[in-house]
Amino acid sequence: MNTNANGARVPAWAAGLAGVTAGAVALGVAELVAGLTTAGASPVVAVGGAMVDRTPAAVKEWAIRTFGENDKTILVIGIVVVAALIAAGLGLVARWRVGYGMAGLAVFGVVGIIAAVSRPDSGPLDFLPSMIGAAAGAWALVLLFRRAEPSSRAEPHPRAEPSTGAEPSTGAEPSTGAEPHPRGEPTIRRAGADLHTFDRRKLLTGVAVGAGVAGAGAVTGRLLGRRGDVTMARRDVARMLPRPTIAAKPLPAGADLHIRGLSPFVTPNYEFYRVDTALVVPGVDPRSWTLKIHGMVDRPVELTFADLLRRPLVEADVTLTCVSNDVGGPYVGNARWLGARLADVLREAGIRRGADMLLSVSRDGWTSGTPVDVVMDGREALLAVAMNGEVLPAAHGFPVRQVVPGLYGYVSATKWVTEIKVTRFDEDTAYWTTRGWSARAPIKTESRIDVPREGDRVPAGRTTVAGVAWAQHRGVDAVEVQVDGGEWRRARLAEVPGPDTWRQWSIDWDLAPGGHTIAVRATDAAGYTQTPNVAPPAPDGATGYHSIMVRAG
Ligand SMILES: Nc1nc2c(c(=O)[nH]1)N[C@H]1C(S)=C(S)[C@@H](COP(=O)(O)O)O[C@H]1N2
Ligand SMILES: [Mo]
Repeated sequence: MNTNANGARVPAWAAGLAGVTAGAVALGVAELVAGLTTAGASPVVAVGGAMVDRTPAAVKEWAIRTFGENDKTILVIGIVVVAALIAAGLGLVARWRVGYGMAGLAVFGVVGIIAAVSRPDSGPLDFLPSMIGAAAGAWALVLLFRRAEPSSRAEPHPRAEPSTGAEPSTGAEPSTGAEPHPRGEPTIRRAGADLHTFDRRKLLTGVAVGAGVAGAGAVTGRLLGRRGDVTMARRDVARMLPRPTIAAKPLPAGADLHIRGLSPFVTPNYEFYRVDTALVVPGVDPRSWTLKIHGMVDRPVELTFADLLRRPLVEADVTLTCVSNDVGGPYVGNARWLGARLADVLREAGIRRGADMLLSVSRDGWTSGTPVDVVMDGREALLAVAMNGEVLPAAHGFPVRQVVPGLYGYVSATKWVTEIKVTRFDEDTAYWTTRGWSARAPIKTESRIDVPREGDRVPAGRTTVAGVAWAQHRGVDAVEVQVDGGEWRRARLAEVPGPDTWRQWSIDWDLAPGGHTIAVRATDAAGYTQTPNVAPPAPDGATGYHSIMVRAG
């Protein structure tokens, strides 16, 4: 191995470039290995996932709020940029001794391995991508440095002339037959001159090859990883999905006021908000999917997907809400779900006395704790297989997710659900509750103005103010609107199919020319009027009135 005792012959930029290339080779090869073994264990995904799980809740909150649905892309880009900077640093270190750079790559391999095997959904081969990737990167680093200083590989090299410098003479005579390079041109070395020269062209061709290997590895790995793609599986399920045993009544004609800019009553699947901790959407094959129900039950059950589809399937209109939704925020959506009744399945398993929590587990290890009494009280808590007449989209939990009206998503709406442990709140905790969020989290009564939007200019005179309000499983009874701190006026309410969905509202208001503040508040069917007290989302949901400023005229 080259030990570059004189250091710094390769210019810094070239060393950095070699480092970045070696790092890219490491990640590209790791992606390839990940694709060949199990999708999802690539170092970037594993490290990203570990970061997601270890990020303080407040930072995650901030990320969701700042980057919205792009938060994961930003995280992945961030990891790749940081990895590139570190790799460039390792290249510089390798200028001293290639072994140091290799050691650095090995450390990153170990970090990747730890992140991969500590994933809750890790498989037995998940250490492979990082290990082989790091080895490939180290090898690439050595090769690149050899190319950059071609003569260094010939060391120890016969000296054509006895050295007169500080270096001890080997005393060898030129070109005896025993030499490693009998036909090589003898290296003529002047006293004190450096044997090694920097070969820019050889380095750059090496970098190009390395970049090619990295790119090909990453692309091939990703393509192979598509085995986790559920497009075909969803198509198959679409063909076998039975009709609802208990169909929902058609939506009342007056459920949607069809006001421009107002959220439609039914949120289309492609517009439905998505919140989860999964960097890569878990690809769950319905043919091998099962749901295990165990813990404090008389008869543990394991349902296959076919078992689930044989059960009576119920349709229900339910609005989901995320606890992280700020007042006026976008993390709320309404859909018509189709699924088996969770309460019936649990009744068959036989819930033991004393159990008060359902700890549901996702394929990717995420967990949620749902109160037993809520699920058993007669509301349409579902193991859902379809959303708005379509097979559950992969990002929304294919093949099966929970939907429980009235509870924030983190305590109820487990996507890619594979297991339900019947247990007790004082014995088990779920993903977000270990991070400071409340164990029990009923959805708070809230309302939002959709039109006009914050900062809009509207014509002076009559303008339509409209939005949505929700208080799932209690139902919205009244919505009031206030302009510039004046009297509250009742808005007109749209019809609703039941208490589990949001409710559209609208009111026409004469606005004098100038700036105005418009606020809204809802009252639920339990008689509770939304509090004006402003609270952040943590630990159990934001409160306060949504208000906007507009200019009329
Ligand atoms: N497996 C899994 N399920 C999950 C989550 C998650 O991170 N992982 N997030 C929950 C949260 S916080 C919410 S608000 C809802 C959002 O469901 P949606 O993405 O289908 O809108 O899913 C819930 N189910
Ligand atoms: Mo959420």
